[in-house]
Formats: sequence, structure tokens, C-alpha cells
Amino acid sequence: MKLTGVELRRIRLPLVGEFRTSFGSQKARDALLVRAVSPDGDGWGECVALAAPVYSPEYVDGAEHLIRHHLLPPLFADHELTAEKVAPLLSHVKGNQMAKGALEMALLDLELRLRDESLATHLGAVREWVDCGVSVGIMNDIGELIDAVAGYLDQGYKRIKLKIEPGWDVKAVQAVRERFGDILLQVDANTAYTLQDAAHLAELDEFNLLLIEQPFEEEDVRSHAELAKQIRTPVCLDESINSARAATDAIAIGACSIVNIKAGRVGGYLEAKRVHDVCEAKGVPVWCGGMLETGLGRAANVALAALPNFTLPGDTSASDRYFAQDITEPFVLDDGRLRVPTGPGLGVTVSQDALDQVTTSTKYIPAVKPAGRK
Ligand code: NPG
Repeated sequence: MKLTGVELRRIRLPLVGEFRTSFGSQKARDALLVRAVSPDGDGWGECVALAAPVYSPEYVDGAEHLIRHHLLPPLFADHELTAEKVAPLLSHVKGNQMAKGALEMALLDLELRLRDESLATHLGAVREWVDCGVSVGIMNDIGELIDAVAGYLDQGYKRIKLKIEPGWDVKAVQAVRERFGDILLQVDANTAYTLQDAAHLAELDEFNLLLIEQPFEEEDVRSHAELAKQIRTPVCLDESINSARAATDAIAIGACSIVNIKAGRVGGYLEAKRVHDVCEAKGVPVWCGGMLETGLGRAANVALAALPNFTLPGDTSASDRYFAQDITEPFVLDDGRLRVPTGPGLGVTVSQDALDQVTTSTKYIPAVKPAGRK
């Protein structure tokens, strides 16, 4: 396939509630969407980089610049482009998995639509519904936290993840465990601790958590292996795992016994499947992370979460947990689960109206520059 051009669309979707983590507070989702255009049809990708480089080194203005000036030229030059070729064609560009992943996603959507195949089928999905958890941000006080968790449990979420940071950890977990009993409960530290906090983190052991996610810096994989020897709560990695190779290495040194998979963090859904596969081969369960995606990214995440080794509920919550109005048809919780899309490609449709309402800028980059333009 030859691309005709790519549309880069920036959107700002207000969140229904502020989402506070150890790396800052989000009130809206500033996202970059990419639409790959070919003579036969188009496909959508979503870049999950945040507005600021606080979760990972990528950020959305940077991603847009990079896509435009470094990633699109080699893709435009390939007249037999496929989604599979995106990563190899871009391998000379270091890092920037989220920007690369967005382009691969758009190509996958385009290609699979033309082939009338769903992303779920393409990736090897084995289930029609996926179990859903919800990620609960840091709150002002325990009362607010209990109310938020109660609301989510009422809606049917099958697992609660609490964001933690120093000063908001053991007491928050204890309060939720005491109030709600034997629910599936886990915590996410987003790198907010150091190995010196090991004894403090061991205080979480008595609450029978499913896992503690990424307590230390992403480069500090070895300290996670040390921690895993000192606490009973299983250690799960997120930020540290930026490829299947990183997953293999982390597992080999005992740094994690569970892995959070986010396609954007590893460069796209094809590498995400490879992460799934290496974990499966080592008997390490995985679950699907979330980055406050629109219906596009959510559709792809739900397809990914339908693979066999996704045995824990993911951060694949319903659309109304995030947005009053999404840009696709909403994902609706049914008995704590979301249905895996079966239509071609991502299997969802962008509402042009809804999209236009939240668009802050649109740029169309043609593959061939119009004559006379530099
Ligand atoms: O449900 O999409 C969701 C949010 C889940 O907690 C969540 N995501 O650290 O995993 C994370 C966090 C995140 C959100 C990370 C936005 C980066 C951006």
C-alpha cells in the first residue's frame, strides 16, 4: 500500500473528573490522533503521549513534531507499506515508542479494514468479553476515596487499582480493604518510591494485594528484583517495560512476576503481542494498562486484552469513566466487562461531529508535496 498522506489531529477531551497520580493531575485528555490515508481507505491511530513528559520522556507536541519530520518521510517513501513494516522502517529513530505506535496502529486499522478482519482476530484474541478494572486517582481524603471506590464497585468493576505515593499508601489501602472486604485490589506507584522504602512497602503485604506496580524509577529494574525478595506482594512492572526484550530481561532477573502491557509504551500493538508472548512463555500473567484513551485506543486495548495470557482485569474501563462524550460510540460496562469489537480494523467508528467539537488543530501532511512547495 502507498500512503496518500496523513492527518494529524490534536484533540482536547475534558475528563469527567480530575485524575491525580504521583506524576501530576489530568483534567483533560490532550491527545494526538493520526489518520493514515490511502487511495483505498483510511485508518486511525492514537498517540498516548501526555501533554508533558511526566509519565515517560514522550509528550504530545514532541510526538507531533517527530511524526511529521522524522517518522512520516520513511513511511511515505515505501510504496508497499504494511503495518508490519512500520517498526523496522522506523528503527533508526531511537525510542519514541508512543509516536511510532500511533502510526503502526493507523496502518493496522487501514490494512485490516481493507481485509475485513478485526484487530482482535489479527492479534489472536480468544474471548469475546474482557474483565474490567478501574484506576482510582489520589484523593484529598479517605472519605472521598471510599466514595469513589463504592461508586465504581456499584457500577460492576471487577478490580480496583489505587494510585499511591508517599503519604497516600498504607492508610488508603487499609481503609479500602476494611470497607470493601475481599475485592480484587492492587496499587500503582508510578515510580514514586526508592528501595529505601522497602520496609514501608512491606506494610502493604497484610492487605493481600494482587500486585504493586512500578514502585521505582523505570531504569531501576534491579531494585525491583531486590524488593521482590523482601515483600510478599507480587511486583508488576509498567514504565520499565518498553519492549519484549525488556520484559524478557526483567523476568530473567526476578524484577517482576506480572507485567502491565500498554501498546503505546512498547511501540505498538504488534510489539505488545510479542510482550504478551514472551510473558506467556515464562508463565508470567499480564494485564492491559490504560492511558486515558479515546474510543479508538480503547477499542484496540480491549482487542489486546482478549489475548489468552491477559488473565487479570485491565485498566480498560468504560468510556463514561473518562468522558461525557467520546469520539466513537461509547464502550459500556456489562457485568463488569467490555465487549471486544468484532468489526474490521479497530471495529469502531469516529463520529465526525464529536471529533470536530474537541479538535484543537488539524494538519494534513501529503505524501507528495504539491509542486512548487518546499
Ligand atoms: O484507565 O486509562 C485509564 C488510566 C489507567 O492509571 C491509569 N493509567 O500510570 O498507568 C498509569 C496511568 C496513566 C494515565 C499513565 C495516563 C499515563 C497516562
